Amino acid sequence: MDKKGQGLIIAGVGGNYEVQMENGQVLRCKARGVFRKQKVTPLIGDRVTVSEGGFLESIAPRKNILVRPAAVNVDQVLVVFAVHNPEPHLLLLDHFLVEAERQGIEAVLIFNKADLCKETDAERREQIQRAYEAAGYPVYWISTYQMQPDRIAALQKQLRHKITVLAGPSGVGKSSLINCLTKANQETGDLSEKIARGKNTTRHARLLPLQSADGWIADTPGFSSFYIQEWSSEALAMYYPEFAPYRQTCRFPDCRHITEPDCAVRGAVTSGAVSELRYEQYRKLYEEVREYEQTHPSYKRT
Ligand SMILES: Nc1nc2c(ncn2[C@@H]2O[C@H](COP(=O)(O)OP(=O)(O)OP(=O)(O)O)[C@@H](O)[C@H]2O)c(=O)[nH]1
Ligand SMILES: [Mg+2]
Ligand SMILES: [Zn+2]
Repeated sequence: MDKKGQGLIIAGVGGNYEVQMENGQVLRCKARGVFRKQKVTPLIGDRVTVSEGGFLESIAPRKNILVRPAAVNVDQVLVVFAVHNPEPHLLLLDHFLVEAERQGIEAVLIFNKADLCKETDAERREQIQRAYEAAGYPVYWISTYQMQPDRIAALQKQLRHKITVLAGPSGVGKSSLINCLTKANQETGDLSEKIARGKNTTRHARLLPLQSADGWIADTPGFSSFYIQEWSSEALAMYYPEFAPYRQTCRFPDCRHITEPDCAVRGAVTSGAVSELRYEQYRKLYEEVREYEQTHPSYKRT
């Protein structure tokens, strides 16, 4: 059997890779030592050449590299949170969005478990919807327990021709969503089981083909901490897209939009043009990054 050819890494655990070849076959491959020497780890999303012996020969240049989840050539991230159980953690949500902006990856927000919505949630839900849509992110409220065909179609359209990764904490329903969008049967688990056996049901990232659209979606383990060491407090405001029209008109060109006088961004928050919810998160993240910078002065950041 001639194994040589081009393919896409769809899974990789412990040096063993699964490569979806252009001819439709899935090959099990190993990496050559040369990658280890070059300190390159092949990752899901890599476009690779495979030798006849089933070795990864070369990796095509990458468009981007995501650390968490570990994937490359990512076009889009679906940031998934639950309406309740677990409660949404908006600061963590902004962590994901800032990282997506920094990497130039489109982001879409999914609030799952809409079936758990209470009447008293309506106002909060509207506030969140307005804040994130104004920042340019599509927002979907779904329940994987009640996926209407038009919802599935809208999401499929959002995913077409792209490599999409799911990001979000454990237990929000990422694998349940994957099972609605692909033919896969990813294991899901409820929170009490997770606590009993360690929190993650999904343990390794895997790219899965979409059911009715040309594209790939990666189920990933949930995670709730994010590495901010590569962020700079100076650049952070650039990753809040809705600040862009105001940033240029602050009195000080190096304004951080925290306490400076004549800050146009804070002016926009006061006038209601920029969401207070988002601005508050900006402030909190800014403080987190500042603190890291002060305790690690020599670290390289962007
Ligand atoms: N009420 C409700 N529960 C849901 C919904 N979708 C998923 N769940 C439940 O939430 C729990 C977690 O779902 P998973 O799909 O395993 O969550 P996950 O995000 O993949 O979790 P990890 O793999 O641990 O990161 C399961 O018990 C699901 O049945 C929903 O729309 N409504
Ligand atoms: Mg999962
Ligand atoms: Zn300012």
